[in-house]
Amino acid sequence: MGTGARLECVRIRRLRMPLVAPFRTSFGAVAERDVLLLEAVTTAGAGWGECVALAEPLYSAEYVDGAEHVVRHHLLPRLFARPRLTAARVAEVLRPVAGHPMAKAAIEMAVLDAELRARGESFAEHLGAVRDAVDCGVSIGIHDTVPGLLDVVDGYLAEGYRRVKLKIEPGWDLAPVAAVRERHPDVPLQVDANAAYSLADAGHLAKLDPFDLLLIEQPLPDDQVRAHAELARHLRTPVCLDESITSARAAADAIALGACAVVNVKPGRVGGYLEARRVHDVCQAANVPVWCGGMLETGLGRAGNVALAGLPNFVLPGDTSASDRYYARDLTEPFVMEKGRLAVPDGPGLGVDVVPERLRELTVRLDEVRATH
Ligand code: OSB
Ligand code: MG
Repeated sequence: MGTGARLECVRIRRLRMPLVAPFRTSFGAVAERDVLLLEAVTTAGAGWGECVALAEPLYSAEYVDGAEHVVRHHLLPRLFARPRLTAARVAEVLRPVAGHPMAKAAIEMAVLDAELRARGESFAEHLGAVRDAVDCGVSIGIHDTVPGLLDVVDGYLAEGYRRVKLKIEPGWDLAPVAAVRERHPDVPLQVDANAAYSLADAGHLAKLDPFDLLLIEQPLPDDQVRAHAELARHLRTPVCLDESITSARAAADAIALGACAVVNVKPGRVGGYLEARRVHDVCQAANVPVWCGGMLETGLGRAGNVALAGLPNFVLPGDTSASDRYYARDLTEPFVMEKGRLAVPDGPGLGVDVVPERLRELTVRLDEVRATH
């Protein structure tokens, strides 16, 4: 609605969603998602928001219990106070609250979904997507053995994934990358360190150069942007940032410093889909390609991510995998890959709906928070 709607109530749910297999990274292993799901009820209609914060503050400072607390006690009261709220205004209304981008992204997503459903406009249209399907990559966790990893890689390639990303850490880097590259000489391949290295590892990381990787994602800690620029001068492999890119401004700064040649865009990390679009725009203007990251989302977050990945500068396959890579039973009808691609939803709002009985099965807690006007 151009004029906005009043936010009347938000249903806060917690869902327990077991992953098909544990996902191991340098910061720890995730076996099950503890999802914070928001349903925003406005005078114009209702919409869904998914919070991507993990159960523990390991990927970033946010964690799901903290995100729920911030939503309830710090974000919703500010939004309830607005007689005419638009999704475009949510970020500025929430600006006095420092940090908590994933919590903010979840409520903005719910308000945006409500607004777009009411207007009959899809996320893809609203964000500016130019594709009706997107190329899928798959992010593969750390494994105990190289042969075990190779079996998993073979399985995903047989399913049609167009790009493989291997999680790495000290002690699990050169050997798995060499083995996957030897077995699949032409597969588009990249690695993600989740900040597990230091600048002193530059010489070691340069040994990845011969494997013709698309990129190395976030080798160093989040706040070491200048060190990433220094590292990039030692590597042929392009450096991509994930954790360090917390806003469009941060993206512009990192690019100006020469800290990244590629950017991973995650709506939760930057405070929402609208800021994610601005990250895309800043990178596009600087000729820096982007791709859509993932946080093991349910079908709701996946729908938004696939729409975002339809924007023109999303030129690399994303961590937008099919539902069955994550969940035996998703919250929505599953996203199914066809020839290594997922279709961009074109219905109103997110363009997907929760399956009511799934929602019931997966919900472990439900609270309704109402505006008190
Ligand atoms: O660093 O990209 C990451 C999952 C959870 C937290 C951080 C990351 C990831 C992934 C998986 O790599 C992406 C996905 O398939 O959703
Ligand atoms: Mg990453």
